[in-house]
Amino acid sequence: MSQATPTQDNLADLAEFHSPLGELLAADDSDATISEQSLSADQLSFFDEYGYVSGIQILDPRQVEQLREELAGIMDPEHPGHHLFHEFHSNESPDPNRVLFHALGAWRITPGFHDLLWHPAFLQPAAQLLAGGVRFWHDQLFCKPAKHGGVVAWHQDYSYWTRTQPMQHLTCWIALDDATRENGCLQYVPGSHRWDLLPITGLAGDMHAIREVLNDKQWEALQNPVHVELRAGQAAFHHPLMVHGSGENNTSRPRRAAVLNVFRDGVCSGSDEPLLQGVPSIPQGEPVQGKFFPLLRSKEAPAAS
Ligand SMILES: O=C(O)CCC(=O)C(=O)O
Repeated sequence: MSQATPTQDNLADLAEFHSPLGELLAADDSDATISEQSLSADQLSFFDEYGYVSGIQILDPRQVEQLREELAGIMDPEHPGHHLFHEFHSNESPDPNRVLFHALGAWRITPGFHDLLWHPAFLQPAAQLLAGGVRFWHDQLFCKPAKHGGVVAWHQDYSYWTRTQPMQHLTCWIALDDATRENGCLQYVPGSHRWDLLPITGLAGDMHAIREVLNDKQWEALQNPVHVELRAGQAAFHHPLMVHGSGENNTSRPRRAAVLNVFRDGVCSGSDEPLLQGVPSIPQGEPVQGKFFPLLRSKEAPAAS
C-alpha cells in the first residue's frame, strides 16, 4: 500500500503526542547511545556560581544526522508542516548581507525534534538544575549559514519571557555542528545571571545594542565573555538571566543549533494573551500546561544514579 504524500491537511500536529514517537531515542543503534547522565556536584555548583554549564553530551552522531536532515526539510517554507511553526524567520538579521534563521515550534513537525524533548541526557540535567518537575516552554532553531551568518545580539532570555512567572526557566543550547569561535559559537558573560533583568534591546541587529542599558561595570564584564565551543551533539545549559550572544559566521561551514527552553512545573501565565503565536491563551495566574506545554519529567521521577 502506498503512503499518502504529506500535505498541510494530513500532517499531524505532533504536539498531540506527549511521549517519544520515533527513532531518535531508539536504543538498538550500533552507535553507543548516550545514556542518562547526572550533572556532578561540581557542575551544579559551577552553574550556581557562573550561570551556565557546558560540554554536556546529549546526542550521538546518528541523532545529530537525523536532526540535520529534518532541519533541512523544515527550513523550506514550502514544507507541509510549515503552518505549525509558532514563529518562522528565514532571516531575522536586519543586515542585508547576513542571514540568521530563527524558528519556534519544530517539535510539532518532525519526529526527531519532537522526541528530543524527552531525551534523558537533556531531561536529567534539566531536572537537577530546575530542582523540580520539568515543563516544556518552547523550542528554537538558530542557524547561521556558511560565509554570511549573522549575529545574535547580547541579551537575557527572560527579557523575552516575562509573560510567564515566576522566573524558574532554563535554556539548553544543543550544537548540530561543531560550534567554534570562528563560526559564531555562543558566548556567555559569566556571573551575569546575578544582574538585574535588563530590557529588550534587539535580537539580531547591532550585537552591542545592550550597551545602552548596562552600567560601566557590566559593560566591562561584557568585554571578557566566554566562548562556548562545543562539538556537534554537545550542549550548554544557561540561566534565564545569563547575558549571551554570538558573532558572525564567516567560515565555510554552517553553524546550526537546536534550543530547548523549559521551566519548573508550576510556572504560571502572566498574561491573558496567548503565550505563543497560534496557541490558546491561559488565563493570568493559571499554571502553564496543556497540549503545547507538556510535562516532560515530573518532580517525583527517580533521579539517575
Ligand atoms: O544560537 C545562538 O547563537 C543564540 C541562541 C540564543 O540566544 C538562545 O538560545 O537563547
